[in-house]
Amino acid sequence: MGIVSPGFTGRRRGGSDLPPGQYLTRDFPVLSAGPTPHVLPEHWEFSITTETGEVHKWDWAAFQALPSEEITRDIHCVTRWSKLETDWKGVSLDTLLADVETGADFAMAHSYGGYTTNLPLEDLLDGQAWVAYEFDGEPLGAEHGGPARLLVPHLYFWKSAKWVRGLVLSDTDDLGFWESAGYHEYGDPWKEQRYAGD
Ligand SMILES: Nc1nc2c(c(=O)[nH]1)N[C@H]1C(S)=C(S)[C@@H](COP(=O)(O)O)O[C@H]1N2
Ligand SMILES: [Mo]
Repeated sequence: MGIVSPGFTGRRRGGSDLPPGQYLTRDFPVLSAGPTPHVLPEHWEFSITTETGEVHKWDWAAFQALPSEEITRDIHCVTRWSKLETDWKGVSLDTLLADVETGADFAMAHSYGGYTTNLPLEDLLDGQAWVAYEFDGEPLGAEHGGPARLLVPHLYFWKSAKWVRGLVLSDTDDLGFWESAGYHEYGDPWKEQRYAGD
Protein backbone atom coordinates (compact mmCIF):
# COMPACT_ATOMS: atom_id res chain seq x y z
CA MET A 1 0.00 0.00 0.00
CA GLY A 2 3.04 2.29 0.08
CA ILE A 3 2.25 3.87 3.43
CA VAL A 4 5.93 4.03 4.41
CA SER A 5 7.74 6.58 2.26
CA PRO A 6 11.51 6.36 1.61
CA GLY A 7 11.86 9.70 3.40
CA PHE A 8 10.21 8.30 6.50
CA THR A 9 12.51 5.28 6.84
CA GLY A 10 15.60 7.28 5.90
CA ARG A 11 16.60 4.60 3.42
CA ARG A 12 18.54 5.59 0.33
CA ARG A 13 19.34 4.04 -3.07
CA GLY A 14 19.53 0.28 -2.86
CA GLY A 15 19.12 0.29 0.88
CA SER A 16 22.28 2.27 1.64
CA ASP A 17 22.06 4.00 5.00
CA LEU A 18 24.35 6.39 6.81
CA PRO A 19 25.53 5.11 10.20
CA PRO A 20 24.93 7.40 13.21
CA GLY A 21 27.16 10.45 13.43
CA GLN A 22 28.40 10.19 9.84
CA TYR A 23 28.09 12.68 6.96
CA LEU A 24 28.27 12.04 3.23
CA THR A 25 31.22 13.03 1.11
CA ARG A 26 31.66 12.78 -2.64
CA ASP A 27 35.42 13.20 -2.79
CA PHE A 28 37.83 10.60 -1.46
CA PRO A 29 39.82 11.97 1.50
CA VAL A 30 43.29 10.56 2.14
CA LEU A 31 44.01 9.55 5.74
CA SER A 32 47.49 8.20 6.41
CA ALA A 33 49.27 8.11 9.75
CA GLY A 34 52.68 8.41 8.08
CA PRO A 35 54.41 8.81 4.73
CA THR A 36 53.06 6.92 1.72
CA PRO A 37 55.15 3.81 1.02
CA HIS A 38 55.81 3.32 -2.69
CA VAL A 39 55.78 -0.41 -3.28
CA LEU A 40 56.27 -1.58 -6.86
CA PRO A 41 54.05 -4.53 -7.81
CA GLU A 42 57.18 -6.54 -8.70
CA HIS A 43 58.41 -6.07 -5.12
CA TRP A 44 55.00 -6.58 -3.53
CA GLU A 45 54.28 -9.75 -1.60
CA PHE A 46 51.29 -10.81 0.50
CA SER A 47 51.57 -13.47 3.19
CA ILE A 48 49.28 -15.20 5.64
CA THR A 49 51.04 -16.62 8.71
CA THR A 50 49.05 -19.04 10.85
CA GLU A 51 49.19 -19.38 14.64
CA THR A 52 51.52 -22.38 14.16
CA GLY A 53 53.91 -20.36 12.01
CA GLU A 54 52.92 -21.80 8.64
CA VAL A 55 53.41 -19.15 5.93
CA HIS A 56 51.36 -18.82 2.72
CA LYS A 57 52.78 -16.32 0.22
CA TRP A 58 51.71 -14.70 -3.03
CA ASP A 59 53.80 -12.49 -5.23
CA TRP A 60 52.02 -10.00 -7.51
CA ALA A 61 51.73 -12.47 -10.40
CA ALA A 62 50.32 -15.25 -8.22
CA PHE A 63 47.92 -12.79 -6.57
CA GLN A 64 46.72 -11.45 -9.95
CA ALA A 65 46.11 -15.03 -11.11
CA LEU A 66 43.55 -15.58 -8.33
CA PRO A 67 39.86 -15.09 -9.11
CA SER A 68 38.87 -11.48 -8.48
CA GLU A 69 35.55 -9.82 -7.70
CA GLU A 70 33.92 -6.46 -8.38
CA ILE A 71 32.82 -4.96 -5.08
CA THR A 72 30.42 -2.05 -4.45
CA ARG A 73 30.17 -1.01 -0.82
CA ASP A 74 29.69 2.00 1.45
CA ILE A 75 32.74 3.03 3.48
CA HIS A 76 32.74 4.84 6.83
CA CYS A 77 35.71 6.67 8.38
CA VAL A 78 35.78 7.21 12.13
CA THR A 79 36.51 10.93 11.42
CA ARG A 80 32.82 10.91 10.32
CA TRP A 81 32.91 10.91 6.53
CA SER A 82 31.10 8.19 4.67
CA LYS A 83 31.21 7.48 0.97
CA LEU A 84 28.43 5.45 -0.58
CA GLU A 85 28.63 2.74 -3.23
CA THR A 86 32.36 2.83 -3.83
CA ASP A 87 33.57 0.49 -6.60
CA TRP A 88 36.53 -1.81 -6.10
CA LYS A 89 38.13 -4.86 -7.60
CA GLY A 90 39.96 -7.33 -5.44
CA VAL A 91 40.53 -10.85 -4.24
CA SER A 92 38.23 -12.14 -1.52
CA LEU A 93 39.83 -13.19 1.75
CA ASP A 94 37.73 -16.35 1.36
CA THR A 95 39.90 -17.14 -1.66
CA LEU A 96 43.17 -16.25 0.09
CA LEU A 97 42.24 -18.25 3.21
CA ALA A 98 40.80 -21.26 1.34
CA ASP A 99 43.89 -23.46 1.75
CA VAL A 100 45.00 -22.03 5.08
CA GLU A 101 44.52 -24.45 7.96
CA THR A 102 43.85 -22.51 11.12
CA GLY A 103 41.90 -22.58 14.34
CA ALA A 104 42.78 -18.97 15.14
CA ASP A 105 40.09 -16.48 16.09
CA PHE A 106 41.96 -13.27 15.31
CA ALA A 107 44.04 -11.65 12.59
CA MET A 108 46.50 -8.77 12.66
CA ALA A 109 46.84 -7.00 9.32
CA HIS A 110 50.35 -5.67 8.66
CA SER A 111 51.19 -2.99 6.12
CA TYR A 112 54.29 -1.81 4.33
CA GLY A 113 55.31 1.20 6.43
CA GLY A 114 54.49 -0.52 9.73
CA TYR A 115 50.74 0.15 10.18
CA THR A 116 48.78 -2.63 11.87
CA THR A 117 45.11 -3.26 12.65
CA ASN A 118 43.40 -6.18 14.41
CA LEU A 119 40.23 -7.98 13.38
CA PRO A 120 38.36 -11.14 14.32
CA LEU A 121 39.11 -13.74 11.63
CA GLU A 122 35.38 -14.33 11.08
CA ASP A 123 35.02 -10.70 9.93
CA LEU A 124 37.41 -11.47 7.07
CA LEU A 125 35.32 -14.45 5.88
CA ASP A 126 32.00 -15.00 4.09
CA GLY A 127 32.30 -12.24 1.50
CA GLN A 128 33.07 -9.47 3.97
CA ALA A 129 36.69 -8.61 3.12
CA TRP A 130 39.02 -8.30 0.16
CA VAL A 131 42.54 -7.39 -0.82
CA ALA A 132 41.59 -4.67 -3.30
CA TYR A 133 43.83 -3.42 -6.10
CA GLU A 134 41.47 -1.29 -8.24
CA PHE A 135 39.26 1.65 -7.33
CA ASP A 136 36.72 3.06 -9.80
CA GLY A 137 38.15 0.92 -12.60
CA GLU A 138 41.73 2.19 -12.16
CA PRO A 139 44.76 0.68 -10.42
CA LEU A 140 44.58 1.73 -6.76
CA GLY A 141 46.63 4.92 -6.26
CA ALA A 142 49.54 4.85 -3.80
CA GLU A 143 47.87 7.44 -1.52
CA HIS A 144 44.85 5.13 -1.15
CA GLY A 145 46.96 2.06 -0.43
CA GLY A 146 48.12 0.84 -3.83
CA PRO A 147 49.25 -1.49 -5.12
CA ALA A 148 46.78 -3.27 -2.80
CA ARG A 149 44.90 -2.66 0.42
CA LEU A 150 42.60 -4.49 2.73
CA LEU A 151 38.91 -3.63 2.23
CA VAL A 152 36.64 -4.45 5.18
CA PRO A 153 33.75 -2.08 4.55
CA HIS A 154 31.43 -3.24 7.35
CA LEU A 155 33.90 -1.89 9.95
CA TYR A 156 35.27 1.67 10.31
CA PHE A 157 37.68 2.32 7.47
CA TRP A 158 40.81 2.33 9.68
CA LYS A 159 40.46 -1.49 9.61
CA SER A 160 41.02 -1.40 5.84
CA ALA A 161 44.82 -1.42 6.00
CA LYS A 162 46.44 0.38 3.08
CA TRP A 163 49.63 -1.10 1.50
CA VAL A 164 48.74 -4.40 3.14
CA ARG A 165 51.52 -6.98 3.12
CA GLY A 166 50.05 -9.73 5.21
CA LEU A 167 47.92 -11.20 7.94
CA VAL A 168 49.20 -12.88 11.08
CA LEU A 169 46.61 -15.21 12.61
CA SER A 170 46.49 -15.61 16.36
CA ASP A 171 44.50 -17.05 19.25
CA THR A 172 44.63 -13.70 21.05
CA ASP A 173 43.10 -10.34 20.12
CA ASP A 174 46.16 -8.09 20.14
CA LEU A 175 45.76 -4.37 19.42
CA GLY A 176 46.85 -2.66 16.22
CA PHE A 177 48.08 0.90 15.63
CA TRP A 178 44.90 2.92 16.24
CA GLU A 179 43.45 0.37 18.64
CA SER A 180 46.52 0.82 20.90
CA ALA A 181 45.95 4.58 20.73
CA GLY A 182 42.45 4.33 22.21
CA TYR A 183 40.26 3.47 19.25
CA HIS A 184 37.76 0.64 19.58
CA GLU A 185 39.13 -2.88 19.20
CA TYR A 186 36.25 -3.89 16.86
CA GLY A 187 34.91 -0.68 15.27
CA ASP A 188 31.32 -1.31 14.15
CA PRO A 189 30.10 1.98 12.59
CA TRP A 190 26.43 1.03 13.17
CA LYS A 191 27.10 0.80 16.92
CA GLU A 192 29.37 3.88 16.83
CA GLN A 193 32.27 1.90 18.28
CA ARG A 194 34.73 4.75 17.79
CA TYR A 195 36.78 4.60 20.99
CA ALA A 196 37.65 1.87 23.48
CA GLY A 197 34.65 1.41 25.77
CA ASP A 198 32.06 2.69 23.24
N1 LIG B 1 48.71 1.49 6.22
C1 LIG B 1 47.74 2.32 6.60
N2 LIG B 1 46.46 1.97 6.38
C2 LIG B 1 45.46 2.79 6.75
C3 LIG B 1 45.72 4.03 7.38
C4 LIG B 1 47.07 4.37 7.61
O1 LIG B 1 47.39 5.43 8.16
N3 LIG B 1 48.05 3.50 7.18
N4 LIG B 1 44.67 4.84 7.77
C5 LIG B 1 43.38 4.19 7.97
C6 LIG B 1 42.30 5.16 8.11
S1 LIG B 1 42.13 5.93 9.59
C7 LIG B 1 41.39 5.34 7.13
S2 LIG B 1 40.00 6.31 7.33
C8 LIG B 1 41.60 4.77 5.79
C9 LIG B 1 41.71 5.91 4.80
O2 LIG B 1 41.86 5.41 3.52
P1 LIG B 1 42.00 6.46 2.33
O3 LIG B 1 43.21 7.29 2.63
O4 LIG B 1 42.11 5.64 1.10
O5 LIG B 1 40.74 7.29 2.38
O6 LIG B 1 42.76 3.98 5.68
C10 LIG B 1 43.06 3.24 6.83
N5 LIG B 1 44.18 2.40 6.52
MO1 LIG C 1 39.96 6.86 9.50
